[in-house]
Amino acid sequence: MEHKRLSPFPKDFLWGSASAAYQVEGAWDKDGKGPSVWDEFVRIPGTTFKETNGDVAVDHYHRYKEDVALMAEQGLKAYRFSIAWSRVLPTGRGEINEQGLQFYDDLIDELIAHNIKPVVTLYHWDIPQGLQDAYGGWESRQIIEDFTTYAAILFERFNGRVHHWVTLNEQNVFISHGYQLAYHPPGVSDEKRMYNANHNANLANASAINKFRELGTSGKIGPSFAYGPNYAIDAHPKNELAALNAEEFNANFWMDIYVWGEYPKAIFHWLEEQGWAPEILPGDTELLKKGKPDFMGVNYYRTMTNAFNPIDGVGHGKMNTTGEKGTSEEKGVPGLFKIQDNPYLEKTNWDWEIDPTGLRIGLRRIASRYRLPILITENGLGEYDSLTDDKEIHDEYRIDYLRQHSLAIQEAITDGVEMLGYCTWSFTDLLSWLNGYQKRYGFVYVDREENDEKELKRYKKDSFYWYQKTIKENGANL
Ligand code: BGP
Repeated sequence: MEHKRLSPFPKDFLWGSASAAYQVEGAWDKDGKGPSVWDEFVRIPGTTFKETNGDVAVDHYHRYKEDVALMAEQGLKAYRFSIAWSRVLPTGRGEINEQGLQFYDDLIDELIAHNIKPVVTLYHWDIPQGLQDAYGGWESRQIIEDFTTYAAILFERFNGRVHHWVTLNEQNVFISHGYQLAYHPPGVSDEKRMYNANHNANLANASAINKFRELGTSGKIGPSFAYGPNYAIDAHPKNELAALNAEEFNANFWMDIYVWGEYPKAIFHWLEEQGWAPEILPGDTELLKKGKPDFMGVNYYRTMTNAFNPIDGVGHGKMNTTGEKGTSEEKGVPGLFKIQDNPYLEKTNWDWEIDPTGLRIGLRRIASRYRLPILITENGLGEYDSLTDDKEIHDEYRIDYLRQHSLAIQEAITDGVEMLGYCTWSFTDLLSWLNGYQKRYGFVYVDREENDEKELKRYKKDSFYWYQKTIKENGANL
């Protein structure tokens, strides 16, 4: 729909930016921190781009004051970061490591002192290795209790200072990459195990939300979901059906559970046919239904365009983690859908479609289906950047990307979607899990390379100033 004029962004709209512990902190074994599964996984040759790891990352653990000062200079209203579970509880349960917890306490105080609202993610993929070793992490129901206990420590400690909480970051990604595609720890490729681990994660998510309410914690809580809306390649009914399959399989399968406590019917039935459906025990559905979030957190990067895929059709295909354009392989789920190039969309060097209208479409779908407010917890452009001799970074391509996506949010607001905020990915450059340090997302350039940390100096990119102005004007002149 076309609007004669766009509605303004709400006055208290959270113009923010985001990060995750493993990708920025470094200090992987400092001050009592225990190892997480990522600390171990990155040591296995061939798992990451050029064997990169987060041992030092961008050293945010030691430089958080400098980073927060830059956020304040930019005028950021919110900063989303995650807490490393194994800093707080080195083996995942038992004694609290006070020094680890204190780091986050100090970071939160530093943000508040600069008028920046902390948005705290409880879990961004770094489950303590101790829990993986003890009972297989997400594969055991014991994770429900342990995650809830860990979450409760954070709710109690930061209640009143933190008003936006994110439970699990991209459950759909860490579960599928960890248990089906074997790109992430624990590197398993087994659908039956994957859907079981996923069901446990659903229960843990709901249980943490229930705990949040029981404790009377102030503020709002919700998951962050990696949502790539699905299109059909054309109006052929078989392709339309493929797009419907993809939307139910890749999106509703998670979001329906978060909001309604029920899996979508056709996909659950299909999983039963394959022998992959998770076991639903008495009490599960009740727990899931009770743990309804206050908002849907959305990580949006791209859309997917789908076509019919026969039962003996294409399956998993390799991802482009090198930044050599056009190296992703075709992929799909046999019998459900396969992903096609969308002739209308440009792609990044990592083959991700650039589609601001897709963001508006996604926001509209969520708002209508779930009737929840939406917080964009991630969105941004991963690209090569270059530092000029004058120590400047002219990332007009990123400004263009962020401007178009901000405009799509404003259009969605005008359509009637309730939007809480926009946390771009990312504030500083950081480690991309599988793509090393060369795939940059930040407003702040960090001078390091894959295997050379240099001095980790920070430089403001042109996009830093663009966002500064946009925040100041509350998005009035996009
Ligand atoms: C999301 C993750 C982030 C971040 C981002 C960019 O899936 O939540 O942690 O990494 O994607 O992805 P990538 O680093 O693969 O380019």
